[in-house]
Amino acid sequence: MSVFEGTFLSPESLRFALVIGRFNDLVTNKLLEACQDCLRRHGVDPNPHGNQVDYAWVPGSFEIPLVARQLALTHRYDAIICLGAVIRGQTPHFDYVSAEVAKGVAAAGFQTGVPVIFGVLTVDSLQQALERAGIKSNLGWEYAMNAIEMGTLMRQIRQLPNHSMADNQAIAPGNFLSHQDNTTRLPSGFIPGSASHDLTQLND
Ligand code: INI
Repeated sequence: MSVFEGTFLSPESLRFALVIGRFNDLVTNKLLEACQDCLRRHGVDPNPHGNQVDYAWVPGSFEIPLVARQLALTHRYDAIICLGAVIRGQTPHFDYVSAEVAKGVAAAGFQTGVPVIFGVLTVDSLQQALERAGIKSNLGWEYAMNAIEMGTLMRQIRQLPNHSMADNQAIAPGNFLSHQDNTTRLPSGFIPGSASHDLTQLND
């Protein structure tokens, strides 16, 4: 039997997308900085003009799941990192937004087979948010680590010989596909178990 674990050793061929909420951007920009710093120091080029990381800005955390799912469905990415900050105010808005973004991010990953990292702070005050975005620690760093770990782990799992090629989860990053609703068409000439299943080649 085997033990599967993500690695942090050679992420040069990985691709990521970041989905970032503009709401509370004092906080989300700080998360983003740490996320980029972690990626860079692990050998991933975070330059938006490079070929490893794409960025999508959304109005607020509520909009994150829709965009994360849509990006995941392209199967261009090894992982999607979602960054947001939901801060409890005097209205019930907090409860609606935080519940929807948590459910939506989980669903985006589950439905697409692409790791979608939940980098959305849900806190009681701006002070608490800033403590987690640079004052004490910066969770943006952890979210990038989670993305690298999950991206490399999923590559290993997809390479299992008996892995089902019949669902979205089997599609390698970089192997661009057309989508109709929730269904995924396998690319023409794609033969399960063949050399085209080599994910490192597919991703270049
Ligand atoms: N969006 C956030 O990201 N954080 C919040 O704290 C927040 N609050 O509290 O309102 C918030 N609201 C905006 C929401 O995410 C949507 O952008 C908006 O409702 C439009 O759909």
